[in-house]
Amino acid sequence: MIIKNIDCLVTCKGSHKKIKDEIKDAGIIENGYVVIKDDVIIEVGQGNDYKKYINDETTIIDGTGKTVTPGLVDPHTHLVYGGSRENELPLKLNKMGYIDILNAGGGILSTVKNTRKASLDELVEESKKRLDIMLNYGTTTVESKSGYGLDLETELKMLEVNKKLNEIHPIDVVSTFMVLHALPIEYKDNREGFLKIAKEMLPHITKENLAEFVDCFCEDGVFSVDECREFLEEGKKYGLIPKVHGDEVEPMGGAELAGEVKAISAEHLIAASDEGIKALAKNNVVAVLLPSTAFYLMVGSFARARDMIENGVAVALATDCNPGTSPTESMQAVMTFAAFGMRMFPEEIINAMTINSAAAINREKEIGSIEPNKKADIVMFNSKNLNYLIYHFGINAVHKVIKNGKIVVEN
Ligand code: IZC
Ligand code: ZN
Repeated sequence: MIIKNIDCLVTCKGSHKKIKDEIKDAGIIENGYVVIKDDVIIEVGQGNDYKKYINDETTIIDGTGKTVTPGLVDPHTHLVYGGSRENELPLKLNKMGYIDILNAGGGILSTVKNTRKASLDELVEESKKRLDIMLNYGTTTVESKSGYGLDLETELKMLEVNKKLNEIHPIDVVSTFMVLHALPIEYKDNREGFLKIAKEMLPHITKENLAEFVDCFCEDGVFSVDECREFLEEGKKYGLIPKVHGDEVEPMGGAELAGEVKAISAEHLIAASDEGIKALAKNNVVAVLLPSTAFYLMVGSFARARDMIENGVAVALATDCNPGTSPTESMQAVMTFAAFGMRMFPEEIINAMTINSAAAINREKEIGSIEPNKKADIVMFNSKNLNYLIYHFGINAVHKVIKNGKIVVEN
């Protein structure tokens, strides 16, 4: 397969996470081409040099008027859940806070109820619909967390759903075990008991190879820095790589904790402190920013992407797709909030949702850029240049999605 005459080929090349000046360079080639053999990219260039590859079996796609990027990598989602939470919308509009809704038994805990009730097949069916939307909006790899079970049976069920989705859907699904997401009602007066059973779940998860990462919600009113540290360190003993939901609402020291435990990523970070930002840079932790969540929380502020980039933090972007604080599958919506909420530039945004988001899930050697030997996961947008893609908002600009060398979306 050859994609030729591409007005704006955004390669994001270099199979490592981009910091400082590197994140400002998206490796753009004008009038570019990409040559794909089977499911791998074999050549990337400019002009007409692709012609030597043409034979009777070649599929040739015209890239005139298009912006072509690596398949988008969404490195933070709560994809698998039962029910929905639109009933919280009027509460939010009446200024009830996210953690207050949770402490009143709503929020995450209401999703826990619905997820425990749902069968594995029902969860597969509902989550598959969300994956279909993601693919149609340009996402080709997604991370998916457990954490709406809070008991062994349902946590295992959620991770089994991830496994099944990975098998049946074109999108690659990467699993994270996140039982420290909320204190379940049955342990309301027994935090220690819950932390103990959470740790005891680890061998059951790793025995079946059901997750690569372990995550926790480190937040005032949810789990403390000490509780999260202990759990993540235990997870490491079982070979799970730590991630931290940190400083989403209050500056709790979540970013500092991510640095301390050598997490692969720290996520949210709306309220991260200066010390937290320095800890991320120093310890090579990817900052996964979720500006659609910041918008939806209505807290009037976003993570300090500019300060992070200036301080040498590798910034990535994700949807946080979940039924409460970011009910969207669209990385294109995230582009809008990253630009207009955090003043990230188009080149930075694309690096942050391809190569840097691949690095947040340990996949930067296989995906996240358009260069030889990378997997042929590619998106074509109806957009004559990269600025135009971010500038024209609120629509689906996807023209085609190529996953593993095959056209899977044609709009
Ligand atoms: O269901 O509210 N922040 N967890 C931490 C979430 C958002 C998901 C939810
Ligand atoms: Zn989350």
